[in-house]
Amino acid sequence: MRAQVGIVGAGPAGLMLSHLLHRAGISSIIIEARSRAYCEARIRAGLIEQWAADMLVETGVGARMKRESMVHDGIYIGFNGALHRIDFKKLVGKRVTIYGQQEVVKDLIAKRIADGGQILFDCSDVRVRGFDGKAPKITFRHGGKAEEVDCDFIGGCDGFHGVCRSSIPANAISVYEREYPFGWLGILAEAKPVADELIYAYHQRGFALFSMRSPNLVRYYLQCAPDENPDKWPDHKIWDELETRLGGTKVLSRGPIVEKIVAQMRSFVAEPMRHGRMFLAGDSAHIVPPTGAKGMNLAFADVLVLSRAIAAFYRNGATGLLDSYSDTCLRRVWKAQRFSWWMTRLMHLFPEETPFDRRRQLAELDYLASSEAAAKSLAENYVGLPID
Ligand code: RFL
Ligand code: PHB
Repeated sequence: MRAQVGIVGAGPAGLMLSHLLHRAGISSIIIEARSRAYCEARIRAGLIEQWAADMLVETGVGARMKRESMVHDGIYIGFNGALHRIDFKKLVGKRVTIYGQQEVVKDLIAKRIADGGQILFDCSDVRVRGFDGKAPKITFRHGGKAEEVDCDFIGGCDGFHGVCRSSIPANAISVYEREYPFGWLGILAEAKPVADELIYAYHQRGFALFSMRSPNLVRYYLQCAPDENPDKWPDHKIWDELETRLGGTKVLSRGPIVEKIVAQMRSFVAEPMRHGRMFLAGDSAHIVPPTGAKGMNLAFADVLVLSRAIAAFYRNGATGLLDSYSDTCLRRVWKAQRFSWWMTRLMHLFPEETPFDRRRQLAELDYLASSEAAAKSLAENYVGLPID
């Protein structure tokens, strides 16, 4: 098999890269380890920054999102038993879109297939080779046969546990990492939303987040131990804990819990995001704790920059944008890292912290709730910083 770009991974990064390349007249093949059904059912992110929602619409994959998503003008911050609203529209003139990552993935897969794109699901033994030279190659097994894709470039879009980053020699990559001493217990439940916008709640028992997917499907998260066993959380205990942490002022509409997961919290950056003719994008290059809702948005930003760079190369042989790809992405990635780390530190209880730190956190929350300058800084970062 031959394509101009071989892409490993059919998550948001790989699918969007393939879609953007197709629009620029560049061929690609996506090699994915999992089945289509698995990729389309994997529940993760829920929040899309305004520029990314605009990109989905402008490039022809946003029609269902426009119909089914919810657009929010702000968020609530909860502490000391009260909610304080941060009004993005008023502060920075932008909004965010609530639409599940798995819905974006479904829409992108459908569009790639309708446009004649090639996505090979259920591949095993995936390896990337030759990216140091001019003839990179992806080898794998598919349908019981050994296969390979010859290409000019490889898009390493295979997430945090993929093969692309780990195929780069260790002495050619620097890793910056922080693990957090807690996780998130996340649930999806068939119940009515408790508020019209997301609630980020600070509480002495730990952080809680209310989010939603539709008028009848809600998503909640509770700060928990990093190795928490979700089976130790019967449904009634989860609802009681959420009600407590959301400040006791809200009576939650309860309903069947259809999913329970424990998510790890990690900050991670691998630099540079390029090795020869292989370009890392999305979670394969960086992970943020979900408190800032940035992961999928960063994946989209990377592949937008990458698709422009590859398009410039095929237009006139220009390599400038390929050469600056890593630096361009990392400047924005590090700002998103800073924001995600700051939101995480602000909202969570850290075991090593003292009563002094709790007072400091409450003062910072009070500052956010009472100062337009502080609220504006949060708003500017939350809705998404500019791409270039
Ligand atoms: P993905 O989605 O992990 O996709 C990688 C794909 O590569 C495949 N793969 C391989 N394929 C072939 N060969 C191999 N050897 C392979 N190894 C792996 C995988 O099967 C998969 O299909 O990475 P990508 O595309 O970079 O996308 C990143 C996002 O998925 C991630 O950043 C977000 O989900 C993070 N995130 C959030 N991001 C947001 O922008 N807004 C949010 O509100 C938000 N909330 C969240 C989140 C992540 C969470 N969890 C579970 C970690 C909330 C949570 C709880
Ligand atoms: C979600 O809806 O899953 C979600 C929303 C905001 C976050 C994290 C997750 O910060």
